[in-house]
Amino acid sequence: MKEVDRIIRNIKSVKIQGATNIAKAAAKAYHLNPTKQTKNRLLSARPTEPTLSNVLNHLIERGWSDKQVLDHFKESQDRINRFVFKIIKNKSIVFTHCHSTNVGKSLVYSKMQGKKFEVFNTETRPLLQGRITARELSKADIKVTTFIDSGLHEAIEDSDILLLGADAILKNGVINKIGSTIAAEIAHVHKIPFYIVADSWKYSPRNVKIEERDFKEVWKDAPKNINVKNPAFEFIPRKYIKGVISEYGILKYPDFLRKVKNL
Ligand code: RUB
Repeated sequence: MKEVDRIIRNIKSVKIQGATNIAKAAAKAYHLNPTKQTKNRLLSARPTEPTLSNVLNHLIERGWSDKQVLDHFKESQDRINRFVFKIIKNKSIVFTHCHSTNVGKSLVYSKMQGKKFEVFNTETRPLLQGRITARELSKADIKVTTFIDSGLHEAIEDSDILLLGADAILKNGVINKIGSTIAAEIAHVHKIPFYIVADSWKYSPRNVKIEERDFKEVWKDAPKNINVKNPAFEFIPRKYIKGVISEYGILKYPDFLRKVKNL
């Protein structure tokens, strides 16, 4: 099963990245080799990803086909796009961090529908996924200004709205790329509205372990006596989040939770 091995390798190495892309790739891998072993290998490839386990749950427990799963992501994204279009004001500056499919696609849609705005974003060390975002948006003719991560304050104080993706939506807050919590705190200080843009399948009723990645991503030849930390994600308390924009609309945090729990 070379293709399955390749997908799992690419998920582990972050060649396939972002919760949605990981989940879609996992659906493909499981479809190619629907065994317990594939399921377990996929689940351990990126432990901070409830979308991945929700996809496997739909395929295995609920008997969905991989096409149904892909249709879910497409329909959700279409709805998210329309809600994001509504919330962005003309001539505004939108701040985002890392690379989120849910955020990126909704910005491209808003631009295509004639909304006028520009984007500030951050590089997102160590793997620089912010550049993927910058490239995608600029290809769609959106004006993008990229800041180094330490320029977060500079970038956010001049922004009108923050739109970040999510890896996991939990009871008390969201897990997203490292750097997201400081972004949320800066937005809070400057009273800039901060929204999470995410498919509802990111919801997890259970706590999610934060992934600690190889220190070599940060400093390949670090001297042996220096301890290099590389947590890939962090927790954003829900008090900073003005709303969650999902396929169910633009909802306040408790309303989003009520909606997903009832499903
Ligand atoms: C990506 C990241 C994204 C979320 C949302 O981290 O933190 O904000 O995954 O993704 P990494 P999406 O690059 O380490 O996977 O909106 O694409 O589902």
